[in-house]
Amino acid sequence: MSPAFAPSALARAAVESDDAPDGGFASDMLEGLRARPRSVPPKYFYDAAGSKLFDRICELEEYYPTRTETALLARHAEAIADCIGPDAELVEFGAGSLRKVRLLLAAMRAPRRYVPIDISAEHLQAEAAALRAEHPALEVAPLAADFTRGVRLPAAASGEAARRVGFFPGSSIGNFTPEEAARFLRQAAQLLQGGGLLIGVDLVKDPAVLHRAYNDAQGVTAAFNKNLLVRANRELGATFALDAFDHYAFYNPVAQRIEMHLVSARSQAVRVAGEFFEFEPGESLHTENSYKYGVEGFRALARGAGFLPGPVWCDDAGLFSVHWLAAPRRAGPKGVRA
Ligand code: AVJ
Repeated sequence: MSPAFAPSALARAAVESDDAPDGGFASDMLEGLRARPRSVPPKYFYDAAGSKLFDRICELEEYYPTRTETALLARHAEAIADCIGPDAELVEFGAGSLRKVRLLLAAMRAPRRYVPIDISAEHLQAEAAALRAEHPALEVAPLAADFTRGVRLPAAASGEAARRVGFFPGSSIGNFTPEEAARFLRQAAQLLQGGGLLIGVDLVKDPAVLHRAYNDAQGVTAAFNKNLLVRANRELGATFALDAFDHYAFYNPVAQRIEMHLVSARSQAVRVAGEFFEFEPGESLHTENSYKYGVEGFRALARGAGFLPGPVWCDDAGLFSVHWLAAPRRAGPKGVRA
């Protein structure tokens, strides 16, 4: 096992509960509800139902990131495979349904091993089994883990370490604040030294386009947001009335982020894990940030974290970017914490 990421700032508060059977959901939820303003980390969206709802979001006409990034990966697969190089080990952060990686695997030369990391264990095992059936020669080593808390990679079956390349698509980096993103990138640059990181980043754009993407007509994003309450009711014995909270998502142009909230429609009391919480009418529970970046702004962030930014691929409409970030070798033993 090689040590990799130290816990990010996002997850620091939850570290004590790292080994809790619920992955820290109860303690993070209680802590978030006691705080003002109230907030809960977005990683708790992704139980089995939430992962399915997210897959449905990715199919929505309004939600441009998935199809735009997928088209970029398909169109530039050869150039991307050249950056990745032969005999690489691919580590994916928040692998979800393993759809995008198939485009990379098809173009990569002799991929050694694929390590998909995802917080949704059940979903991950099923998807890994399906991928194995398609790529019998590839070692698929899924890791059911919360990568925001640090990652320990299993030793390679072959013994010797391969050139390691990270894959972080979907603009999931947008869930971190820029400070947390810098910390994540610093730790990734350490883990991936000698290789690199292929990362998808949603671009700053017309707020109307962003607004549509997080307020779809079918209400799938609203259901995804409210799934947090459904999960709390089931797993924490909470008493959230689903029709008494409204999905509210807007673009904050000053912070360059989408904010997603659940807003109390009335005065109400909710019980969560035996504790009572009062909500005033209009009071919000902040459930997600989704930061957007300009191309140069993101390259500067990556450079500051120790990467050498390489090629960037963008669609013609300027909706989405895919960056290759080379991770230079550092002095000292590989994998030592920064
Ligand atoms: C998976 C974090 C990239 O921020 O767009 C989609 C999650 N939230 N619709 C995003 C999400 C609402 C998504 N990320």
